[in-house]
Amino acid sequence: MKKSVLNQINVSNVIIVILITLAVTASCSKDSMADMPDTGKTPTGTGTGPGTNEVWIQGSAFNPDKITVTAGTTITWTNKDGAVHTVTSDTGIFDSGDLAANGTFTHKFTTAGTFLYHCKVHTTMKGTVVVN
Ligand SMILES: [Cu+2]
Repeated sequence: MKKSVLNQINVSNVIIVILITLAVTASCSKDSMADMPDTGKTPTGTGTGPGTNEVWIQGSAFNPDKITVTAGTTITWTNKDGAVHTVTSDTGIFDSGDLAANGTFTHKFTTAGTFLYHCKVHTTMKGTVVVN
C-alpha cells in the first residue's frame, strides 16, 4: 500500500518536471521570437536580405550587385555596414552622398538602359541597374 502511494508521487513528480521543462522551452522560444524584429532594422526588408527593388550595402559590396527593373521603378539602397559608403552613378545622374550606417538612398529610374554605379569611398565597390 505505502509503496504504491510512493510510486504515484514519483509519477506526479515526473509529470511536474516535464511540464516545467515544456514551460521553460516554450518561454525560451517565445523570447527568441521576440528578439527577431530587433535584428532587422529596416522597415521594408525581411531582416535576412534585401526586398524587391532594394539593394543592401553589406560587407563593402552591393547586394545584389546587379538589379533589373522596369522603367518607373524606384530603387532603395540601405547601408547595412558600419562604414560610410556612397551610391554614385558612373555618369553623374545620381549620387547619394555619404551614407552612414542604416542610411538609405532612393532613385527613380524613368528611362530604359544600363546604369553603372560605384562607391566613392571604396572604388572596388561597383553595381549595375538594368532598366527595361
Ligand atoms: Cu563604400
